[in-house]
Amino acid sequence: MKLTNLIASISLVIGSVVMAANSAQAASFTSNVNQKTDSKADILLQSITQNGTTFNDFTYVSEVKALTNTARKNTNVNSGAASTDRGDNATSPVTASEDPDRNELAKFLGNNNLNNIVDTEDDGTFEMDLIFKNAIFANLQGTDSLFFWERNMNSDLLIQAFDQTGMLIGNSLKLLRQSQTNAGFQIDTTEIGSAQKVGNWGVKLEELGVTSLSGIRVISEGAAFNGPDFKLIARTGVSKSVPEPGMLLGLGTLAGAAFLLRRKSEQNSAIKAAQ
Ligand SMILES: [Ca+2]
Ligand SMILES: [Ca+2]
Ligand SMILES: [Ca+2]
Ligand SMILES: [Ca+2]
Repeated sequence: MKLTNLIASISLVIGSVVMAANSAQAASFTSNVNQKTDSKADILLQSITQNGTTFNDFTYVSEVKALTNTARKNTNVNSGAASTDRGDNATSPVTASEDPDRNELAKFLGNNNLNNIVDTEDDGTFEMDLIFKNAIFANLQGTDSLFFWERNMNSDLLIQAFDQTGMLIGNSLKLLRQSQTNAGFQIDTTEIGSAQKVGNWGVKLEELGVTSLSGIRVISEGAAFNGPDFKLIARTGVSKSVPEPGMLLGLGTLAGAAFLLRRKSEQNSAIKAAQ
């Protein structure tokens, strides 16, 4: 048995899996929701379709930590920064607030209602650490892991992953308004007078330079960001239909063994033919 052949076969199998993952473009995704016709009502995310894969292994924001948020002045309705907002006739877990605390923000982000959002005033700044209920892992289907929606497709958002200790990891990533794709529905919330189109960003863990994360820090740096009005839902990435990394190595070893067996039988045939 030649070890080099075995290693080459394993590398080939692993290589093609890695290539398949990398070749999946930062494609847009389809939000499969209960309804798209009433921009003021609940718009409930049921699943997402991306790269021909439909999934609903979602996890939600369960806690907001390390919140800094420009204070609101009672004299100016457009002062402050992050607030909680909902569709004019949509339900919400708690009453929407122009000056929400961490718990209220977590409640508005922590469900599948895309008409429960964080609305940000144009000039204000915020920074908050959003902890997910479950840890997020990359998935081998090559789909994105983080899904953002942004009302009116006109704002930016800066994000970075953190681990279970709350330590920032990987690299920060600025999500730009011009890289949003149209989500295909509109929302009309209590803070605006008519329906606005919703855009979305999908983000892979590799874009953040990590292979897993426990939460995401989101930042709006003020006027240049134009007050992001957003919702964030994550995919856990743990799926029974997807082989574990350990199993992949097993498959690679199997492929390598099959390759060696085939070679050996070819050699035997050649020896027989020569006899
Ligand atoms: Ca507001
Ligand atoms: Ca916006
Ligand atoms: Ca409205
Ligand atoms: Ca805004």
